Amino acid sequence: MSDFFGGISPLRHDPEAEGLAFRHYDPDEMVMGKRLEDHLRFAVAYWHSLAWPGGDPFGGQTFDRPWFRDDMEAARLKADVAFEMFEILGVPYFCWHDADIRPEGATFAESKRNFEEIIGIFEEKMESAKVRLLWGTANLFSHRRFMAGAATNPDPDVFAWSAATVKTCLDATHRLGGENYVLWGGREGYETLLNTDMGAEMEHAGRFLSMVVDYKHKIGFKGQILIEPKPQEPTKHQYDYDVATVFGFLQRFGLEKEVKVNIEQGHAILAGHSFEHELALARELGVFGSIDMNRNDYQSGWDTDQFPNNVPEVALAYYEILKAGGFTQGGTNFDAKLRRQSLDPEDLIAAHAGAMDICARGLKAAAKMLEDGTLEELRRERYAGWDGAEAKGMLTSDLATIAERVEAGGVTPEPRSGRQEILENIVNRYV
Ligand code: XUL
Ligand code: CO
Repeated sequence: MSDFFGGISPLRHDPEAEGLAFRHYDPDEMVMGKRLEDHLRFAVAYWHSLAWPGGDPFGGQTFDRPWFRDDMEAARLKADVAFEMFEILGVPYFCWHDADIRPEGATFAESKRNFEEIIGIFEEKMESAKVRLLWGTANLFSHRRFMAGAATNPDPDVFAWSAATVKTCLDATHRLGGENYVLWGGREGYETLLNTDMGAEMEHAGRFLSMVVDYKHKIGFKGQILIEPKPQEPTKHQYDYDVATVFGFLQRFGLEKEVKVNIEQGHAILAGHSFEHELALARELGVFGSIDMNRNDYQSGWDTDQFPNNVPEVALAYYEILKAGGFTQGGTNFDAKLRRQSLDPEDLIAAHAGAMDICARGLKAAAKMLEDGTLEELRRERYAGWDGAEAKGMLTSDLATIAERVEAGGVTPEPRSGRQEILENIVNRYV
Protein backbone atom coordinates (compact mmCIF):
# COMPACT_ATOMS: atom_id res chain seq x y z
CA MET A 1 0.00 0.00 0.00
CA SER A 2 1.33 3.43 -0.93
CA ASP A 3 -1.16 5.35 1.24
CA PHE A 4 -1.17 8.09 -1.40
CA PHE A 5 -4.95 8.32 -1.12
CA GLY A 6 -4.79 8.57 2.68
CA GLY A 7 -7.31 5.85 3.42
CA ILE A 8 -10.08 6.88 1.01
CA SER A 9 -12.25 3.76 0.89
CA PRO A 10 -13.71 2.23 -2.25
CA LEU A 11 -16.63 4.35 -3.43
CA ARG A 12 -20.16 3.10 -3.00
CA HIS A 13 -23.40 4.03 -4.66
CA ASP A 14 -25.20 6.19 -2.10
CA PRO A 15 -27.53 8.94 -3.36
CA GLU A 16 -27.67 10.49 0.14
CA ALA A 17 -23.92 10.45 0.92
CA GLU A 18 -22.23 13.65 2.09
CA GLY A 19 -18.68 12.82 1.00
CA LEU A 20 -17.15 10.86 -1.87
CA ALA A 21 -19.69 8.46 -3.35
CA PHE A 22 -21.63 7.75 -6.51
CA ARG A 23 -25.00 9.45 -6.43
CA HIS A 24 -26.18 8.20 -9.84
CA TYR A 25 -23.78 5.43 -10.86
CA ASP A 26 -24.85 2.08 -9.52
CA PRO A 27 -22.86 -0.52 -11.46
CA ASP A 28 -25.53 -3.16 -10.88
CA GLU A 29 -28.50 -1.08 -11.97
CA MET A 30 -30.20 -2.73 -14.92
CA VAL A 31 -30.76 -0.49 -17.94
CA MET A 32 -32.25 -1.93 -21.13
CA GLY A 33 -31.53 -5.42 -19.84
CA LYS A 34 -27.85 -4.80 -19.08
CA ARG A 35 -25.88 -3.73 -15.97
CA LEU A 36 -24.84 -0.08 -16.01
CA GLU A 37 -21.20 -1.07 -15.55
CA ASP A 38 -21.41 -3.25 -18.67
CA HIS A 39 -22.98 -0.43 -20.66
CA LEU A 40 -20.51 2.27 -19.69
CA ARG A 41 -17.27 0.25 -19.40
CA PHE A 42 -15.35 3.05 -17.67
CA ALA A 43 -11.59 3.32 -17.98
CA VAL A 44 -8.99 5.49 -16.21
CA ALA A 45 -6.36 7.08 -18.47
CA TYR A 46 -2.90 6.52 -16.97
CA TRP A 47 -1.38 9.55 -18.68
CA HIS A 48 -3.62 12.26 -17.28
CA SER A 49 -4.27 10.74 -13.88
CA LEU A 50 -0.81 9.47 -13.02
CA ALA A 51 1.76 10.97 -15.37
CA TRP A 52 0.60 14.54 -16.09
CA PRO A 53 2.47 17.12 -13.96
CA GLY A 54 -0.06 19.97 -14.22
CA GLY A 55 1.79 22.13 -16.73
CA ASP A 56 0.39 24.68 -19.15
CA PRO A 57 2.12 26.83 -21.82
CA PHE A 58 3.10 29.37 -19.14
CA GLY A 59 4.30 27.16 -16.34
CA GLY A 60 5.41 23.65 -15.49
CA GLN A 61 4.63 21.20 -12.77
CA THR A 62 2.05 22.07 -10.12
CA PHE A 63 1.34 18.55 -8.83
CA ASP A 64 3.62 17.09 -6.24
CA ARG A 65 3.51 13.32 -6.67
CA PRO A 66 6.04 11.08 -4.94
CA TRP A 67 6.60 9.13 -8.22
CA PHE A 68 7.54 12.14 -10.34
CA ARG A 69 11.08 10.89 -11.03
CA ASP A 70 12.52 9.20 -14.08
CA ASP A 71 13.50 5.85 -12.59
CA MET A 72 12.08 2.38 -12.21
CA GLU A 73 11.45 2.67 -8.49
CA ALA A 74 9.16 5.62 -9.21
CA ALA A 75 7.46 3.71 -12.04
CA ARG A 76 6.74 0.83 -9.65
CA LEU A 77 5.30 3.21 -7.05
CA LYS A 78 3.16 4.82 -9.78
CA ALA A 79 1.81 1.36 -10.69
CA ASP A 80 0.93 0.70 -7.04
CA VAL A 81 -0.93 4.01 -6.77
CA ALA A 82 -2.67 3.38 -10.10
CA PHE A 83 -4.11 0.07 -8.94
CA GLU A 84 -5.15 1.61 -5.60
CA MET A 85 -6.99 4.27 -7.56
CA PHE A 86 -8.69 1.68 -9.81
CA GLU A 87 -9.87 -0.13 -6.70
CA ILE A 88 -11.22 3.00 -5.00
CA LEU A 89 -13.16 3.87 -8.15
CA GLY A 90 -14.20 0.29 -8.91
CA VAL A 91 -13.52 0.94 -12.60
CA PRO A 92 -13.50 -2.13 -14.85
CA TYR A 93 -10.77 -0.79 -17.19
CA PHE A 94 -7.65 1.32 -17.61
CA CYS A 95 -5.57 2.54 -20.59
CA TRP A 96 -1.90 3.48 -21.05
CA HIS A 97 0.78 4.76 -23.41
CA ASP A 98 4.20 3.09 -23.07
CA ALA A 99 5.71 6.43 -22.01
CA ASP A 100 3.19 6.86 -19.16
CA ILE A 101 4.25 3.76 -17.33
CA ARG A 102 8.04 3.51 -17.75
CA PRO A 103 11.07 5.80 -17.78
CA GLU A 104 12.70 6.32 -21.19
CA GLY A 105 15.96 4.34 -21.43
CA ALA A 106 19.23 5.35 -23.10
CA THR A 107 18.50 2.90 -25.94
CA PHE A 108 15.40 1.32 -27.50
CA ALA A 109 16.29 -1.96 -25.80
CA GLU A 110 16.49 -0.32 -22.36
CA SER A 111 13.14 1.46 -22.80
CA LYS A 112 11.64 -1.86 -23.83
CA ARG A 113 13.07 -3.62 -20.76
CA ASN A 114 11.68 -0.91 -18.48
CA PHE A 115 8.30 -1.10 -20.19
CA GLU A 116 8.07 -4.88 -20.05
CA GLU A 117 8.97 -4.96 -16.38
CA ILE A 118 6.01 -2.70 -15.60
CA ILE A 119 3.75 -4.74 -17.90
CA GLY A 120 4.81 -7.76 -15.83
CA ILE A 121 3.80 -5.90 -12.66
CA PHE A 122 0.42 -5.03 -14.22
CA GLU A 123 -0.05 -8.67 -15.20
CA GLU A 124 0.59 -9.79 -11.65
CA LYS A 125 -1.69 -7.15 -10.12
CA MET A 126 -4.44 -7.98 -12.62
CA GLU A 127 -4.54 -11.55 -11.32
CA SER A 128 -6.28 -10.35 -8.16
CA ALA A 129 -7.64 -6.95 -9.25
CA LYS A 130 -10.96 -6.47 -11.01
CA VAL A 131 -9.54 -4.00 -13.52
CA ARG A 132 -8.88 -5.06 -17.16
CA LEU A 133 -7.07 -3.33 -19.99
CA LEU A 134 -9.39 -1.40 -22.33
CA TRP A 135 -6.53 -0.37 -24.59
CA GLY A 136 -2.84 0.19 -24.90
CA THR A 137 -1.12 2.67 -27.19
CA ALA A 138 2.32 4.00 -28.07
CA ASN A 139 3.34 7.57 -27.35
CA LEU A 140 4.77 8.57 -30.73
CA PHE A 141 4.52 12.31 -30.13
CA SER A 142 6.26 13.51 -26.93
CA HIS A 143 9.94 12.68 -27.49
CA ARG A 144 11.80 15.06 -29.79
CA ARG A 145 12.58 12.24 -32.24
CA PHE A 146 8.89 12.39 -33.21
CA MET A 147 8.76 16.15 -33.74
CA ALA A 148 8.20 15.71 -37.50
CA GLY A 149 5.86 12.74 -37.11
CA ALA A 150 6.14 9.00 -36.55
CA ALA A 151 4.90 6.99 -39.56
CA THR A 152 4.90 10.21 -41.62
CA ASN A 153 8.37 11.36 -40.58
CA PRO A 154 10.70 12.25 -43.48
CA ASP A 155 13.41 10.22 -41.69
CA PRO A 156 12.96 6.48 -42.36
CA ASP A 157 14.75 5.72 -39.07
CA VAL A 158 11.87 7.34 -37.19
CA PHE A 159 9.41 5.22 -39.20
CA ALA A 160 11.40 2.15 -38.14
CA TRP A 161 11.58 3.24 -34.49
CA SER A 162 7.82 3.86 -34.50
CA ALA A 163 7.10 0.45 -36.05
CA ALA A 164 9.24 -1.26 -33.39
CA THR A 165 7.49 0.74 -30.65
CA VAL A 166 4.00 -0.17 -31.88
CA LYS A 167 5.03 -3.82 -32.13
CA THR A 168 6.21 -3.73 -28.50
CA CYS A 169 3.01 -2.01 -27.33
CA LEU A 170 0.72 -4.31 -29.33
CA ASP A 171 2.53 -7.35 -27.90
CA ALA A 172 2.04 -5.97 -24.38
CA THR A 173 -1.62 -5.15 -25.00
CA HIS A 174 -2.14 -8.70 -26.24
CA ARG A 175 -0.28 -10.13 -23.24
CA LEU A 176 -2.57 -8.25 -20.82
CA GLY A 177 -5.72 -9.31 -22.67
CA GLY A 178 -6.44 -5.76 -23.88
CA GLU A 179 -9.69 -5.32 -25.76
CA ASN A 180 -8.47 -2.64 -28.18
CA TYR A 181 -5.29 -1.04 -29.48
CA VAL A 182 -5.39 2.71 -30.24
CA LEU A 183 -3.39 4.82 -32.68
CA TRP A 184 -3.70 8.55 -32.24
CA GLY A 185 -1.61 10.29 -34.88
CA GLY A 186 -0.37 13.07 -32.62
CA ARG A 187 2.20 14.45 -35.03
CA GLU A 188 1.03 12.74 -38.21
CA GLY A 189 0.39 15.88 -40.18
CA TYR A 190 2.35 18.95 -41.14
CA GLU A 191 3.17 22.50 -40.12
CA THR A 192 4.03 23.93 -43.55
CA LEU A 193 3.66 22.60 -47.10
CA LEU A 194 6.99 24.28 -47.92
CA ASN A 195 8.86 21.33 -46.39
CA THR A 196 6.23 18.59 -46.72
CA ASP A 197 5.63 15.84 -49.28
CA MET A 198 2.01 15.18 -48.42
CA GLY A 199 1.63 12.35 -50.94
CA ALA A 200 4.57 10.39 -49.54
CA GLU A 201 3.53 11.00 -45.94
CA MET A 202 -0.01 9.70 -46.48
CA GLU A 203 1.30 6.67 -48.37
CA HIS A 204 3.67 5.86 -45.50
CA ALA A 205 0.88 6.27 -42.94
CA GLY A 206 -1.28 3.86 -44.94
CA ARG A 207 1.48 1.25 -45.16
CA PHE A 208 2.21 1.63 -41.46
CA LEU A 209 -1.40 0.99 -40.52
CA SER A 210 -1.59 -2.01 -42.85
CA MET A 211 1.46 -3.48 -41.13
CA VAL A 212 -0.17 -2.97 -37.71
CA VAL A 213 -3.27 -4.83 -38.91
CA ASP A 214 -1.16 -7.65 -40.41
CA TYR A 215 0.78 -7.99 -37.16
CA LYS A 216 -2.42 -8.07 -35.11
CA HIS A 217 -3.59 -11.08 -37.13
CA LYS A 218 -0.16 -12.71 -36.99
CA ILE A 219 -0.12 -12.75 -33.17
CA GLY A 220 -3.82 -13.60 -32.90
CA PHE A 221 -4.80 -10.37 -31.14
CA LYS A 222 -8.60 -10.29 -31.06
CA GLY A 223 -8.93 -6.66 -29.97
CA GLN A 224 -10.10 -3.83 -32.21
CA ILE A 225 -7.54 -1.56 -33.87
CA LEU A 226 -8.77 2.00 -33.41
CA ILE A 227 -7.74 5.31 -34.96
CA GLU A 228 -8.46 8.39 -32.87
CA PRO A 229 -9.31 11.40 -35.07
CA LYS A 230 -8.20 14.93 -34.13
CA PRO A 231 -8.08 17.97 -36.45
CA GLN A 232 -5.06 19.81 -35.11
CA GLU A 233 -2.88 20.29 -32.06
CA PRO A 234 -0.08 19.50 -31.74
CA THR A 235 0.29 19.42 -35.54
CA LYS A 236 -1.42 22.21 -37.48
CA HIS A 237 -2.84 20.05 -40.31
CA GLN A 238 -3.64 16.53 -39.22
CA TYR A 239 -4.22 13.63 -41.64
CA ASP A 240 -6.84 12.10 -39.32
CA TYR A 241 -8.93 15.27 -38.99
CA ASP A 242 -12.30 13.71 -38.12
CA VAL A 243 -14.34 10.53 -38.60
CA ALA A 244 -15.12 11.28 -42.25
CA THR A 245 -11.47 11.91 -43.09
CA VAL A 246 -10.34 8.76 -41.29
CA PHE A 247 -12.96 6.70 -43.12
CA GLY A 248 -11.71 7.99 -46.47
CA PHE A 249 -8.15 7.11 -45.46
CA LEU A 250 -9.19 3.60 -44.37
CA GLN A 251 -11.05 3.00 -47.62
CA ARG A 252 -8.11 4.18 -49.66
CA PHE A 253 -5.92 1.52 -48.06
CA GLY A 254 -8.63 -1.16 -47.94
CA LEU A 255 -8.75 -1.12 -44.13
CA GLU A 256 -12.33 -0.02 -43.48
CA LYS A 257 -13.33 -3.50 -42.27
CA GLU A 258 -10.22 -3.86 -40.10
CA VAL A 259 -9.97 -0.55 -38.26
CA LYS A 260 -12.55 1.43 -36.30
CA VAL A 261 -12.49 4.80 -34.56
CA ASN A 262 -12.00 5.96 -31.00
CA ILE A 263 -13.95 9.22 -30.86
CA GLU A 264 -13.07 11.92 -28.34
CA GLN A 265 -15.55 14.60 -27.29
CA GLY A 266 -12.97 17.41 -27.28
CA HIS A 267 -11.52 16.39 -30.65
CA ALA A 268 -15.00 16.45 -32.22
CA ILE A 269 -15.48 20.00 -30.93
CA LEU A 270 -12.07 21.08 -32.30
CA ALA A 271 -13.10 19.67 -35.71
CA GLY A 272 -16.17 21.92 -35.69
CA HIS A 273 -18.56 19.03 -35.07
CA SER A 274 -20.55 17.84 -32.11
CA PHE A 275 -19.62 14.61 -30.32
CA GLU A 276 -22.95 13.07 -31.33
CA HIS A 277 -22.35 13.94 -34.99
CA GLU A 278 -19.06 12.05 -34.97
CA LEU A 279 -20.63 9.09 -33.15
CA ALA A 280 -23.61 8.92 -35.50
CA LEU A 281 -21.39 9.15 -38.56
CA ALA A 282 -19.12 6.37 -37.31
CA ARG A 283 -22.16 4.22 -36.66
CA GLU A 284 -23.58 4.82 -40.13
CA LEU A 285 -20.19 4.03 -41.70
CA GLY A 286 -19.81 0.89 -39.60
CA VAL A 287 -16.62 2.00 -37.85
CA PHE A 288 -17.78 2.93 -34.35
CA GLY A 289 -15.34 1.50 -31.79
CA SER A 290 -14.87 3.34 -28.52
CA ILE A 291 -14.91 6.78 -26.88
CA ASP A 292 -12.60 9.11 -25.04
CA MET A 293 -14.90 11.01 -22.74
CA ASN A 294 -14.03 14.57 -21.73
CA ARG A 295 -15.08 18.09 -22.64
CA ASN A 296 -13.45 21.20 -23.95
CA ASP A 297 -13.92 24.72 -22.72
CA TYR A 298 -16.12 26.41 -25.31
CA GLN A 299 -14.30 29.71 -24.96
CA SER A 300 -10.68 28.65 -25.08
CA GLY A 301 -10.61 26.89 -28.48
CA TRP A 302 -8.03 24.29 -27.55
CA ASP A 303 -8.02 20.77 -26.19
CA THR A 304 -8.56 21.36 -22.47
CA ASP A 305 -9.40 17.71 -21.68
CA GLN A 306 -11.71 18.50 -18.78
CA PHE A 307 -13.84 15.92 -17.04
CA PRO A 308 -17.39 15.86 -18.48
CA ASN A 309 -20.07 17.71 -16.51
CA ASN A 310 -22.88 18.40 -18.95
CA VAL A 311 -25.68 15.83 -18.75
CA PRO A 312 -27.66 16.92 -21.84
CA GLU A 313 -24.53 16.70 -24.02
CA VAL A 314 -23.48 13.34 -22.60
CA ALA A 315 -27.04 12.00 -22.98
CA LEU A 316 -27.09 12.79 -26.71
CA ALA A 317 -23.72 11.05 -27.11
CA TYR A 318 -24.87 7.87 -25.37
CA TYR A 319 -28.11 8.03 -27.36
CA GLU A 320 -26.06 7.56 -30.54
CA ILE A 321 -23.97 4.86 -28.89
CA LEU A 322 -27.04 2.93 -27.75
CA LYS A 323 -28.45 3.25 -31.26
CA ALA A 324 -25.22 1.65 -32.48
CA GLY A 325 -26.00 -1.29 -30.20
CA GLY A 326 -23.76 -0.04 -27.37
CA PHE A 327 -20.12 -0.87 -26.82
CA THR A 328 -18.86 -4.28 -27.80
CA GLN A 329 -15.13 -4.16 -27.12
CA GLY A 330 -14.99 -0.38 -26.67
CA GLY A 331 -15.71 1.65 -23.57
CA THR A 332 -15.74 5.08 -21.93
CA ASN A 333 -12.15 6.14 -21.34
CA PHE A 334 -11.75 9.29 -19.27
CA ASP A 335 -9.15 11.07 -21.39
CA ALA A 336 -9.52 13.92 -18.93
CA LYS A 337 -7.20 15.71 -16.60
CA LEU A 338 -7.59 17.73 -13.45
CA ARG A 339 -7.29 21.49 -13.57
CA ARG A 340 -3.75 22.39 -12.57
CA GLN A 341 -4.84 23.87 -9.24
CA SER A 342 -6.58 20.63 -8.20
CA LEU A 343 -3.60 19.40 -6.24
CA ASP A 344 -5.05 16.91 -3.79
CA PRO A 345 -5.32 13.14 -4.23
CA GLU A 346 -8.97 13.56 -3.30
CA ASP A 347 -9.46 15.79 -6.37
CA LEU A 348 -8.43 12.90 -8.59
CA ILE A 349 -11.04 10.62 -7.05
CA ALA A 350 -13.74 13.30 -6.98
CA ALA A 351 -13.15 14.15 -10.67
CA HIS A 352 -13.68 10.55 -11.73
CA ALA A 353 -16.61 9.96 -9.36
CA GLY A 354 -18.37 13.07 -10.67
CA ALA A 355 -17.67 12.13 -14.28
CA MET A 356 -18.97 8.59 -13.72
CA ASP A 357 -22.16 10.05 -12.25
CA ILE A 358 -22.55 12.43 -15.20
CA CYS A 359 -22.12 9.53 -17.65
CA ALA A 360 -24.54 7.37 -15.70
CA ARG A 361 -27.16 10.14 -15.81
CA GLY A 362 -26.52 10.63 -19.52
CA LEU A 363 -26.78 6.95 -20.34
CA LYS A 364 -29.92 6.45 -18.28
CA ALA A 365 -31.55 9.46 -19.95
CA ALA A 366 -30.52 8.15 -23.37
CA ALA A 367 -31.96 4.71 -22.60
CA LYS A 368 -35.27 6.28 -21.51
CA MET A 369 -35.42 8.36 -24.70
CA LEU A 370 -34.88 5.24 -26.78
CA GLU A 371 -37.31 3.11 -24.82
CA ASP A 372 -39.96 5.82 -24.96
CA GLY A 373 -39.48 5.87 -28.72
CA THR A 374 -41.03 9.31 -29.38
CA LEU A 375 -37.89 10.75 -30.94
CA GLU A 376 -37.36 7.76 -33.22
CA GLU A 377 -41.04 7.75 -34.17
CA LEU A 378 -40.93 11.42 -35.18
CA ARG A 379 -37.75 10.84 -37.16
CA ARG A 380 -39.36 7.86 -38.89
CA GLU A 381 -42.45 9.90 -39.71
CA ARG A 382 -40.27 12.53 -41.34
CA TYR A 383 -38.98 9.97 -43.84
CA ALA A 384 -42.25 8.02 -44.15
CA GLY A 385 -42.72 9.20 -47.74
CA TRP A 386 -39.91 6.85 -48.67
CA ASP A 387 -41.95 3.81 -47.58
CA GLY A 388 -44.03 3.99 -50.79
CA ALA A 389 -43.15 1.78 -53.76
CA GLU A 390 -42.89 4.72 -56.15
CA ALA A 391 -40.43 6.55 -53.91
CA LYS A 392 -38.30 3.46 -53.33
CA GLY A 393 -38.35 2.69 -57.03
CA MET A 394 -36.65 6.03 -57.74
CA LEU A 395 -33.46 4.81 -56.14
CA THR A 396 -33.06 2.16 -58.82
CA SER A 397 -34.45 4.33 -61.59
CA ASP A 398 -32.76 7.05 -63.69
CA LEU A 399 -33.02 10.81 -64.10
CA ALA A 400 -35.06 10.73 -67.33
CA THR A 401 -37.73 8.36 -65.92
CA ILE A 402 -38.04 10.44 -62.77
CA ALA A 403 -38.27 13.62 -64.84
CA GLU A 404 -41.12 12.12 -66.91
CA ARG A 405 -43.19 11.59 -63.77
CA VAL A 406 -42.49 15.13 -62.54
CA GLU A 407 -43.29 16.66 -65.93
CA ALA A 408 -46.58 14.75 -66.08
CA GLY A 409 -47.57 16.62 -62.88
CA GLY A 410 -47.52 13.57 -60.59
CA VAL A 411 -45.19 15.14 -58.01
CA THR A 412 -46.10 17.97 -55.59
CA PRO A 413 -43.45 18.78 -52.98
CA GLU A 414 -44.96 20.15 -49.78
CA PRO A 415 -42.69 21.80 -47.21
CA ARG A 416 -43.16 20.35 -43.70
CA SER A 417 -41.87 21.46 -40.34
CA GLY A 418 -38.61 19.90 -39.17
CA ARG A 419 -40.01 20.35 -35.63
CA GLN A 420 -36.59 21.00 -34.09
CA GLU A 421 -37.90 22.86 -31.02
CA ILE A 422 -40.50 20.18 -30.36
CA LEU A 423 -37.78 17.54 -30.52
CA GLU A 424 -35.52 19.55 -28.22
CA ASN A 425 -38.40 19.89 -25.77
CA ILE A 426 -38.78 16.11 -25.78
CA VAL A 427 -35.08 15.63 -25.00
CA ASN A 428 -35.47 18.11 -22.18
CA ARG A 429 -38.01 15.84 -20.47
CA TYR A 430 -35.29 13.27 -19.90
CA VAL A 431 -32.17 15.22 -19.05
C1 XUL B 1 -4.57 13.53 -27.36
C2 XUL B 1 -5.27 12.29 -27.00
C3 XUL B 1 -4.44 11.11 -26.67
C4 XUL B 1 -4.96 9.82 -27.21
C5 XUL B 1 -4.03 8.65 -27.01
O1 XUL B 1 -5.37 14.61 -27.59
O2 XUL B 1 -6.48 12.26 -26.95
O3 XUL B 1 -4.31 11.05 -25.29
O4 XUL B 1 -6.18 9.50 -26.62
O5 XUL B 1 -2.79 8.85 -27.53
CO1 CO C 1 -7.85 10.75 -26.52
